[in-house]
Amino acid sequence: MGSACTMTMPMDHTDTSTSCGQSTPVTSLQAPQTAPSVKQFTLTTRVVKLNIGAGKTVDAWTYNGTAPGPTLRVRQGDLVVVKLVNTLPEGVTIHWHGVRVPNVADGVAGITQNAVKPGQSYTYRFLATDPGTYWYHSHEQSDEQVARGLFGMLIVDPAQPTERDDVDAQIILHDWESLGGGITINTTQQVSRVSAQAGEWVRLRLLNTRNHPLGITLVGVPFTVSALDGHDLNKPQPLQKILLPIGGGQRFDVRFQMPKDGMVRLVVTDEQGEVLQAPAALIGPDGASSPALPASLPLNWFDFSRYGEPRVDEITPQSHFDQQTQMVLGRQLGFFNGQFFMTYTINGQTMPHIPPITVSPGQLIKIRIVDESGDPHPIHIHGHTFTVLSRNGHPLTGSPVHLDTILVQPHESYEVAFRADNPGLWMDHCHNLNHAAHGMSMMIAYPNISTPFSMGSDSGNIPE
Ligand SMILES: [Cu+2]
Repeated sequence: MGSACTMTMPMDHTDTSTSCGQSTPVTSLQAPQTAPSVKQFTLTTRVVKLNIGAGKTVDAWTYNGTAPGPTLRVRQGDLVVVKLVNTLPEGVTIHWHGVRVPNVADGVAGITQNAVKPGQSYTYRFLATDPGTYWYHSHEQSDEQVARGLFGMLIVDPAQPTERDDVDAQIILHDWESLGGGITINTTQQVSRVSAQAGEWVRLRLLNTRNHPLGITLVGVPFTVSALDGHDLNKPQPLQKILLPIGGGQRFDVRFQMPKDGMVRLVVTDEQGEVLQAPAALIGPDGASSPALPASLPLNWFDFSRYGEPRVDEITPQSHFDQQTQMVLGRQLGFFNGQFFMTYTINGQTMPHIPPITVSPGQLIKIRIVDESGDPHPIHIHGHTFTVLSRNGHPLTGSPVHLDTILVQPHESYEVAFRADNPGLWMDHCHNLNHAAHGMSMMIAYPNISTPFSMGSDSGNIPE
């Protein structure tokens, strides 16, 4: 820990601005005012009766009247400017999941801004430095607000495209259970269709917004996992009969070439690999018939730790680490916010009592994440991309893997590392948002950064 004036934890319902005169407020950690290319968007929240198929309608909270919200598509290097206008009855924000934004654009109510109150607006500004598949969602009461529909996809196209994609489609899996619906792909809990012709190259951008992992596979074609959390893998091999485990918040880009005839079927399973009858997606020419759902599906789960081919990478297990720390994930019955709950813990404690990981600019930080809880946890670090060093003690043998969210299964351990190159106050939490709301959330803090915002029901800022 640094000196006494470095930071006060902003989660204890008290005023959190530090009295240290030399601290840097999060509000000063901003993107440049202008850039050669600027892309502007407005996202207006509103309540919409949303038809999700099979005769089901849900009262969704939306950005611009749809859930998923509009897909925002920009090019690497663009300055992205998004005005959020809130017409809902509660405060909201936008968090840019996986994007290395300047701290003030991170969208965490009570840390980087106040929740945007009904009738108010707020403008986010960040440079799109890394190409890939990202997403955005509210980080005010996120467990409730994401479930209600406040999310969408953000795609950053590379400045210089390297692969040919004739078809580029999003497959966003969302769970409307809390509103009485089922799981949807994009806008329907039935069958989504993606139009593609024989021989065309198809990229599917998979995103799971749920509080549970899902399995996904493709029937009728070999496919590659081209990118994880937006970051390309090196020389990915074709896969068949493999289930991709996608944790909440994670993105997988898969690619394949359409077969000469017929269609490709995207099959969704639960976290145990049991096939869900719905939703599903069919990719192929309009009107073609679909391959039958196979009687049994592959039981092999995809393992990124031995996929693709090695390549020189900035951070490796041999790097010199300035700091090594652990996050031991646990679960216990306990009091949380004055009520008796199943709580989800990090190092035996719940938010706001978990000491932050304090990092200094330039440091290389290694974190060992161990799951002793019995549940899977997709752990998400804000503002940084981390390199996965090892799984269960074994260094990766394939492509380097760079993530912002890592799915840690019961009894698994991973070592991850990141360069502390983005000063601010950043969350580090489980993206099963109900787990984050019940304790599994902590901070990564740079020294001498202060926030004028505070959390708790008095302030109206409740990020989880
Ligand atoms: Cu969790």
